[in-house]
Amino acid sequence: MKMLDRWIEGSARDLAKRTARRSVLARLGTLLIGGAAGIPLLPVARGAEPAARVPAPSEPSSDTPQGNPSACEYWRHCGIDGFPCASCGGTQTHCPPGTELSAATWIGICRNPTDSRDYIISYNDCCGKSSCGRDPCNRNEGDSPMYMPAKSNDINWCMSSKSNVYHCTISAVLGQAGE
Ligand code: ABN
Repeated sequence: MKMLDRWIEGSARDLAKRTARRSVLARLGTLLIGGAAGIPLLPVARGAEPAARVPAPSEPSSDTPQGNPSACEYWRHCGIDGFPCASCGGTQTHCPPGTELSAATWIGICRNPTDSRDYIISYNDCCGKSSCGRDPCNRNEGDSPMYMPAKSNDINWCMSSKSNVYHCTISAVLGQAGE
């Protein structure tokens, strides 16, 4: 009888120990999942527009290709060679979330059809994600061959960034040309 008592007691203790451990783990899991769900997802947008020296000029109607930042005909794209970030989850001035603005850039000069003035456009690349691949645009106004790197748009400016993987290109207005 004693042996049976001991066996039952031992089994009960084992069961109690295992159950307690499981319930602690279960409670911990609930806490972690519940806690994570309670934290709101924050937007990740590391790209910042290069400091503009003038207020943004007026834009053509967004119903026209000249006013549509995803279109190759967009007025700021006169010197672009790449994928417009507006087609890749960003805008004409901001990198898509999860990518980083290149520090080095290629500069072009484009005429704004709304005021017929020329503006200096900075074509910074956004880096850190594989090539966007949407709406490729290669207009090249003012572009020079690659043996003059400072005047060539056919360069991966992500080489100046933490990641040299090119994703897309923004077209930020730096100022009016010839001021
Ligand atoms: N600046 C746009 C670009 C990126 C990679 C290769 C060529 C051109």
